[in-house]
Amino acid sequence: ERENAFIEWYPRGYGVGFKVKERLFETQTKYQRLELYETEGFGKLLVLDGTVQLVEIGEESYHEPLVHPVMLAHPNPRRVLIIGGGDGGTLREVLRHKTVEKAIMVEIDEMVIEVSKIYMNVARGAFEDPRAEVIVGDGVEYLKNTDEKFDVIIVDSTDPVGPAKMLFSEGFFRSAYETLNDNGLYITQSGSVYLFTNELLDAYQSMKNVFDEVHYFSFPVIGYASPWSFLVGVKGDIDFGKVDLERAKGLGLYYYDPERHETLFQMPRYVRELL
Ligand code: AG3
Repeated sequence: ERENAFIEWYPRGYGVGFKVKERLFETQTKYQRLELYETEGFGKLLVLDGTVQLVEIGEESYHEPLVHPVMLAHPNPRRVLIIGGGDGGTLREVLRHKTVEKAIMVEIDEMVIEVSKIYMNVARGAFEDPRAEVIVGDGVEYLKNTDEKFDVIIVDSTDPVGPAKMLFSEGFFRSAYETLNDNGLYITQSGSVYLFTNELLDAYQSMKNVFDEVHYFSFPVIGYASPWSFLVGVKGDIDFGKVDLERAKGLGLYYYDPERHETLFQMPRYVRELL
């Protein structure tokens, strides 16, 4: 039975696993080890450096809370920057907002984009949307050098350990802050609440040093060691506690419930007290 399963091992021997029918693809890219499986009950499974990125059936449980709370809290998000997110799921959700005029995605690993395009249909046309621009490059460098400004910046990266560690540094948060318009929102996934608590606390403290206000929330994500955490940085005057329910209506959301926006902020008591 064990050979027919993929298990992601978290610290302390905590595992999240899927029964798999076959391994469809495996390669070492320039940046990471990429694997793709066909699972028994959740469609295809994309794995980077041994960590689950998504399962086709259920990926919205990650992409919806990553994208829509900030997009609906911002009064008029027109220009959006995505760092990472090579599979296209984040871009897809961003482009569902009619206010968006331009969405730039900066993904370091072209192979993730290519394999996702060939084997999965997570993007569902997002890459072909005229409002979308895909840049293959380093998000850290991009933020340091760009003259463009954005209303919303979304970081859809791998974990705050390893190659993506830089994306959780104070320097990176500072360049993101500079790249936001006067009123802007920043969001990053920030790891498993129970198993990456220290990484979450570190990122929260660094963001506090940079943004005008910082919020945390959690969501149960299919395929990850849930609850999963997210950190939101506010620049200027935006109330992240309130979302535009009118705009939310047209989105047909499945997991994130804007009418119960306040339930996002649930956090185990001991973690809240550490934050
Ligand atoms: N981005 C990866 C989130 C982190 C998952 N971590 C883990 N399983 N240890 C998701 C990519 C989907 N667009």
